Amino acid sequence: MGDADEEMMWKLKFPESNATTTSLVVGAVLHRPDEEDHQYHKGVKYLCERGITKVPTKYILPVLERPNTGNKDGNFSNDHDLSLPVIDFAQLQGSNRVQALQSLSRACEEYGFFQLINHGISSEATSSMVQEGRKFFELPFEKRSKYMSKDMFSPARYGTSFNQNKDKVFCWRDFLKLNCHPLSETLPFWPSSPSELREAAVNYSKQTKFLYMMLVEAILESLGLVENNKSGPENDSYLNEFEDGSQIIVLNCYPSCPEPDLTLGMPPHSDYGFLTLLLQDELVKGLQIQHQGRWVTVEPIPNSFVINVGDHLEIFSNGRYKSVLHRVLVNHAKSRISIASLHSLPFSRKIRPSPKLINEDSPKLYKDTDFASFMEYITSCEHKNKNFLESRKLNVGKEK
Ligand SMILES: O=C(O)CCC(=O)C(=O)O
Repeated sequence: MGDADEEMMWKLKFPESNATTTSLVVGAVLHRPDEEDHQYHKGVKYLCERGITKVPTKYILPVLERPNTGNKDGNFSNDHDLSLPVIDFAQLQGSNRVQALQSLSRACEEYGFFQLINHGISSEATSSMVQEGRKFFELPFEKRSKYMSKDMFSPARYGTSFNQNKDKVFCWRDFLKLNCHPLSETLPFWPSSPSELREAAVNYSKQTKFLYMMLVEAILESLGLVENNKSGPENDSYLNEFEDGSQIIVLNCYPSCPEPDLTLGMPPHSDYGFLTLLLQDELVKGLQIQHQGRWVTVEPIPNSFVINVGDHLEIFSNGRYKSVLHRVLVNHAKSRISIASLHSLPFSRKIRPSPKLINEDSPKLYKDTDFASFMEYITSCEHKNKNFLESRKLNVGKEK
């Protein structure tokens, strides 16, 4: 194929790109179209390390799904920053618990999100987790790629996009997922490089698990399901199940992007679990949540966690607490890192609306579900928006 033909081929495949064959050769990126898909599976960092000035077509969203496009209702997301409700963990654990529980409850009902301050996790624990995460993404590709796997249950999984085996358009994100439960079984398979990563991640997983358990107690209490400071068979059995639950730490890396208006770091999604504890990049914002019909950017608060309700908590609370769509914007100048700790009940456990929250006035709104059906769902279709949760909703009055 001559240069002109090759250029024409490139233009057909990458219609919005100004790149020419020459720049391709110089940049040593994506020489042959038949190699493209394989290259993209190596991740965004890999792509950026080879030098690009344009976003390849594989990452370009249809116009209506781009970050600055009006949504279906004609609302635009630009320039809307959101101060999420702030919950002071020290107050939640202190004499102001009753008021703090009311704020927590309102935040979960109205926003599905809140920021948690005074959470008690040391800044050494969070900063070393971020630092080791950064170092992991800086490793040579050959070292990172040892952890690439299609197995969703792998103890450590490095990958790219959102669901790279299904996504038609790729997201501008690489990730490392660390399965933390049971730690004694998964830890030996976590990356041994960078050398401090395991220690930082173990410490971080234990501290976030402890915080999660405190939040679960508060949430159960706010729903009227357990009573504060009372140890009894009912309280204990609830909490034991959560204690034995799943935990996955996801380190997200969003390299700087030459054309951030064409793509997303993560598409609109809700989290499948019970609660997510998210450590945001303090300097580079990017998280947007859907609130009152529009996309709003969450302002990071230093030393805080963003906590969000997942699908399982929406189901468990029979719809009282909301699992809200969120997405991630990428940045032209700076790369961004975030660390999500996703928690839920054990993988084998059925998730169902709490029987205590169902009555004549508040009928059961969701089918029982389990982790296996979620996995089946995401491996069989493109996980878009809240489809999984939608698929669990009952047509009230029509349940068999
Ligand atoms: O990077 C972020 O701020 C959000 C990450 C996220 O939505 C997720 O891990 O599910």
